[in-house]
Amino acid sequence: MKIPNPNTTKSKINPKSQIPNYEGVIKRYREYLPVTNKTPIITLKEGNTPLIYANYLSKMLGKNFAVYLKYEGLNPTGSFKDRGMTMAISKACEEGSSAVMCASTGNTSASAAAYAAKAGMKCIVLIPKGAIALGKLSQSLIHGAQVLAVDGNFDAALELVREITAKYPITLVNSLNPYRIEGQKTASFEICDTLGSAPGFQVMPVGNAGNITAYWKGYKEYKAKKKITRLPVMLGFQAEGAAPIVRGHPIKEPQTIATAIRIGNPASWLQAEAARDESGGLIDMVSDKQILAAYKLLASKEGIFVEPASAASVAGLLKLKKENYFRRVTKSPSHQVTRITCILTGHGLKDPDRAIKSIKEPRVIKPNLKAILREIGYA
Ligand code: AN7
Repeated sequence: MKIPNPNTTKSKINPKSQIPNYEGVIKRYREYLPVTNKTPIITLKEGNTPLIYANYLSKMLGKNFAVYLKYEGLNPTGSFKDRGMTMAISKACEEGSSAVMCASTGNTSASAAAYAAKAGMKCIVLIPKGAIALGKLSQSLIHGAQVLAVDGNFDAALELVREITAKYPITLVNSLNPYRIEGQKTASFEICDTLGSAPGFQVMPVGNAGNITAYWKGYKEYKAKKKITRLPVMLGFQAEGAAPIVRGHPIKEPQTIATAIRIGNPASWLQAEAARDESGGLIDMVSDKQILAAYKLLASKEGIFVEPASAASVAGLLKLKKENYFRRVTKSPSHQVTRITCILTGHGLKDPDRAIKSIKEPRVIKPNLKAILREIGYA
């Protein structure tokens, strides 16, 4: 396949979006966030992640479509959660809290543990036993959080965390904490600042539904401040075995290989539906098979390694493309390029087991020049 010239108008991004002396999302977007001079800013310089033009996917989508990948896996702890955690931990500090707690499918706990370590706070984490990826578990452990594996799923763990944090002086740092949403909305600001306007469509995974809530809030605020003139259509994707919003009822025993979004009763359910309905978008589902196909495509064709949950966005993009959705729905004149952003929420190294399971293990070979040359087709 011919690689398009990166300097064509289709792939161009706003050069002014490069920021020297970057200090994290709170400093960059301070005027949009509930912070004051008294707020101690706990940051690991999260945010400012690349928006990468996707050659292969753009070509797949066809003429007049440009696909961009927001690589949130490049945040300090490897997922988008850091944007919300810098806010939640900074505000917890400001309020004099000395302990934070969350339930997590892995990334929230990794982020909470890192930011709590930086702030010198105690961090307590409930994870569903045996159901979080190895990289994420290693993070919360090494950052010194107290990690408890609950013999139950994420939804049960979250329920317990809600109860405990309501009764004891421990700050809840799941996305029910409104500061989490405030921090996470900065990703939509970055996209608009980079593209010079909002994308036509945004595709993203949906688990506990905090992130779709945050993005939509961010886009609406940017429009209200006249930084953008129109809003994107929001397209959320759940995993087929964990698709409560699509099916219209909680799922008691959610199942999917995308462990990050193995959630049966999302906390921000109604807000996710509002984002869908207000934007004229949809929340749909993709199978594990579709997720794995997108996961491999991103790695092998775009050079981007994500965790399976993140690939749900691209799996959704490809599903809708197959249904001819984008051509049916796009209102812009046919000579205009419609931009689609896919949110890649977490890094592939979070879940290395899945990568190795998805591909053949390397062949073992004798340390012999001839044998190797034969193997690689040079002899
Ligand atoms: C990589 O870490 O819920 O819809 O406890 O880790 O805002 O929940 C993670 C969620 C997408 C879904 N992609 O975002 C947790 C947790 C990745 C994630 C989601 C998650 P939300």
